[in-house]
Amino acid sequence: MPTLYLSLGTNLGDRRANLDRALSFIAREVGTVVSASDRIETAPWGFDSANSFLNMAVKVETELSPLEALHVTQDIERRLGRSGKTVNGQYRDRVIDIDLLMYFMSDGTPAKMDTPELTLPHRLMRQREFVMKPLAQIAPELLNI
Ligand code: PH2
Ligand code: MG
Ligand code: MG
Repeated sequence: MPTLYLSLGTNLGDRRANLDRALSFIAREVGTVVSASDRIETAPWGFDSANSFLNMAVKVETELSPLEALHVTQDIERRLGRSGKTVNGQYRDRVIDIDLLMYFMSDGTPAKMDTPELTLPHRLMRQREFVMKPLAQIAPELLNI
């Protein structure tokens, strides 16, 4: 079955509860969560905010295509109360952000795509410690890809 790596982040409200709720929606609607990293406290990256983040990474076995997984995770973000998206490249505080990092087909081939809607692997993941640190915890082998 295909494998999908997701990054989760939140810096508003009850951050632990936001992650718990996102994880249960992911398990119900995206696929089986086979690993989950620790939740790490991180400073806002790329914008100024008084609200620090909790970030984590998860590995999911999914029957969904990359675009289906994108649409389902965007819908989960909306249902958890995420309002504004990034505007003009300006990041904003958010209740929940679920980003697709990497997607491996059943045969282990990494999906590569670059469209306005979705880029895989995630374009900025390697520059972001708040993504790579949790990801390395659940998939150290991915650091060499
Ligand atoms: N997400 C961003 C921008 N900056 N900083 C931290 N610490 N954690 C995030 O999840 C995060 C960020 C864009 O999605
Ligand atoms: Mg993001
Ligand atoms: Mg996002």
